[in-house]
Amino acid sequence: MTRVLSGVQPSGDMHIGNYLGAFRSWVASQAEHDSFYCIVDLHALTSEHDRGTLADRTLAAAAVLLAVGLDPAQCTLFVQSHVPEHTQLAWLLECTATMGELRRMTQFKEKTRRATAEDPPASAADAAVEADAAVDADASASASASADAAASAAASAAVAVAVETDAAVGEASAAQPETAGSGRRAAEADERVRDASGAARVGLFTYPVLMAADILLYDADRVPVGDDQRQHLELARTLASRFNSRYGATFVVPQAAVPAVGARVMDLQDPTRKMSKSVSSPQGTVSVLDPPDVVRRKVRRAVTDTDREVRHDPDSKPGVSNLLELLAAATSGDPVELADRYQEYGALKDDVADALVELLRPVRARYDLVMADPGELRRVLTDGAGRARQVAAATLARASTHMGLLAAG
Ligand code: AQP
Repeated sequence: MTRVLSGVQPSGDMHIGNYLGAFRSWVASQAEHDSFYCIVDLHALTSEHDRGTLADRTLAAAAVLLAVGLDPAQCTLFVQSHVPEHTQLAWLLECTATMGELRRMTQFKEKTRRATAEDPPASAADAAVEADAAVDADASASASASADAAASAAASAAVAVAVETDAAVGEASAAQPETAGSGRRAAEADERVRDASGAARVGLFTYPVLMAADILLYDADRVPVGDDQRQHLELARTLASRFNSRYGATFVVPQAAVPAVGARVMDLQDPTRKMSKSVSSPQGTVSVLDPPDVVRRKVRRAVTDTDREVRHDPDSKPGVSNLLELLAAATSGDPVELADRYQEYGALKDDVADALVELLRPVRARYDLVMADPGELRRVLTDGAGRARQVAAATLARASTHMGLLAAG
């Protein structure tokens, strides 16, 4: 039976992007697949959090998941920190991943940039991109000199490039005349990224490795996520392949499952940026628990485009395209075809608001019922953690043995 795993951070109010990009397919998966879903509370520690509310947010996140339709009789729902194997496997995988791979992670760069007060945002981002470009150039120039290259090539080309990268940085800055310039540029750009990321937590940097551990622990074949998680999923695949190639068959190499529509819901106030729990303004984010009048107000005030044409064109008309995609995702339609039905933005906004209100109505009602019985909610999570640990402990033991660690006892 196909195994499914996915998670959500209790880092803010769950929004319509989380619902359309992820939760909906989690619910659909549970009847046919062996499904594990977790509230990844450890990930929520990677940026500023309120320790007074984190536990409540974790419970509220679990309640939202039950409210959208997860059924503990059909799936395993648990809290990540209740299963210590996640952090234990993360360490083994940290000793498998490279700095170069983690430095490439877009979400790290974006979140670091936001956390950086001193530098103007663009310079930090540019520095990160510049560093990667220079490192990539050096990596290909000195690929044959890397000691790790042979082992990595056996796993996959993508893995090989990543492993070579770190070796190449050192080599380029040492002696090779044809790569010295780009090596120096890489070092300078790296330095600027380091400065810019000085305020970021180490956990933000290593977050994708913990996410890989979350997935690989459960031998997940399929990981239903929104579009923003594709890169992290690719890293999980890379680490699984490399580990298997170095230490013997240990992990299932997972596949991302990204929905065709609704995979990247954009902020209603800034449709060039994805809707987010921790970053978007309240006006730009539709919470799955927003009452109907609030949903309607937010949609009515959504930023559109200067002309009046309703057309699905995410590059030149991001605001209207986002509304069309929301409508398509909520009504199982097609955003391009839906565009033909509208001559002006007002009617489109009314229909989007109606569709979201109807979609979310049962979620709000069920959420209140779940929250009315906190004892039952805790029981579901305790039971879920017990079931999750059985699978996780076996995988961790397998990985530890394959890596050569002495078994306890
Ligand atoms: N805007 C989005 N559109 C579609 N899918 C989305 N997801 C997140 N934002 C959108 C998907 O929701 C799942 C849970 O997300 P997460 O908690 O792992 O965190 P995230 O991806 O970093 O999303 P947020 O809401 O922006 O959280 P913060 O602000 O804390 O970083 C994932 O499958 C994600 O792809």
